[in-house]
Amino acid sequence: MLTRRGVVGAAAVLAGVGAVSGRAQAVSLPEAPTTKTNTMQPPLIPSSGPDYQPVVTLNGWTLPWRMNGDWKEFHLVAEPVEREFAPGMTARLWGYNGQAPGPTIETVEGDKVRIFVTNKLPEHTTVHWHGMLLPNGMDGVGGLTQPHIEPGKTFVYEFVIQESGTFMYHPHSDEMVQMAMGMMGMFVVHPRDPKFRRVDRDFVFMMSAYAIDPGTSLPRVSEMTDFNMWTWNSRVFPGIDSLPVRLGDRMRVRMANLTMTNHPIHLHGHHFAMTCTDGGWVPESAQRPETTIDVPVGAIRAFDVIANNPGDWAFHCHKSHHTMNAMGHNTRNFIGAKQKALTKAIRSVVPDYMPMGSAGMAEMGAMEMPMPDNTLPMMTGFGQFGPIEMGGMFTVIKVREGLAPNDYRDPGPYKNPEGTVAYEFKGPTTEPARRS
Ligand SMILES: [Cu+2]
Repeated sequence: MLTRRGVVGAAAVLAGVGAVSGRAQAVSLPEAPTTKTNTMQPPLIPSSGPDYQPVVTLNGWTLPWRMNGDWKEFHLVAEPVEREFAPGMTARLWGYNGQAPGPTIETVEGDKVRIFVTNKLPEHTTVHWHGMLLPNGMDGVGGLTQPHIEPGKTFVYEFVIQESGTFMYHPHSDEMVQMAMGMMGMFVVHPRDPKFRRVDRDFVFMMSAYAIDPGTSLPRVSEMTDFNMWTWNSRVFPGIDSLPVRLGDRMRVRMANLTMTNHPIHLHGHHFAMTCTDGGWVPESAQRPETTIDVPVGAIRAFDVIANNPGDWAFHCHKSHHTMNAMGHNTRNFIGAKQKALTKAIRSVVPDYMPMGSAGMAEMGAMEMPMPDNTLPMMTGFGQFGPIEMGGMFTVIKVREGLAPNDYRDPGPYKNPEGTVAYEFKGPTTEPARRS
């Protein structure tokens, strides 16, 4: 028999469910902003609600939203897109709202969010909100927690954001193909307390890898290990934005990995601490000094650092093959080999034949060789002192005095103070004395 108390309790629970699902209000689709731009867009400064320092996405952008009552409404559109990896190479991918990866979604702890997902792909999809604590039916696993979203259909996800931190979104529907095609994006939740773990500059990017044969533009989606494009936000050096920081700023970088291998990400000139994962904030007592953070597959790592050392600091994956662009992996080691006689013989039948690598491969960094259409040199990019000989997952953190807050324009090369650059010894050189 229901007691009066029991009846009241049940009614309150029902009212609560109604308020959270809010289905009656989900009647009109919000606008789905779209962009083809591939340079870092200015941060979306919050104009209402709690104050926070918005993130910037390397070569990307944040998805605008609308308020509908107390619901924050977003509209993601899954669709085929074109993405330039760096000047000279464009890939045909799948993404969201005009770009791959999709726009970064930013919310605040406690927000009620409603995310409309429209499918303009040729096959079904879903969106999984990786790392977020939410009702099972909002988890986006096709077949398990919801029907797949068929082409042309729009689904609605509704949940209350329970925790601040760094998360991501990606399909859980033909997942191998859809992630290999570039479908993913960051989901950042700011703390409700504007002072909690606050930083002055907050950068985010996704790591993805592609196997795109030179001269083609579509990823080989069944490739498991032999990728030739290691990307940050589907860009490769020298196409990746630099990270400008004001000297003395507290800076955060949040990095998500949806490739098929781990990436040890290394920063020069500074010591930092890992402060956040996709499982939440790392307590201060558990932080330790690092210069490299390994980002496992299917995970997010964020570090905080005081940018107290002015200069142009390399920031890159420490797997040296991941800071290269398209290359064959069957190249033999010719270091020390005398190729002269062989070259002469080959040139008698192939006049343009060029021997490579008898002294290493550095010569490739400066060379402009004829290349197949739509690919990128293995090592490339120039700095103020010459070829940088990098590609892939490499960029530069530029620590400078006097940058304005929220100014993310590239400040150009660092002017090293006189007497602080490695220099050539011009005195007499002799053979070093060797122990006999
Ligand atoms: Cu790597």
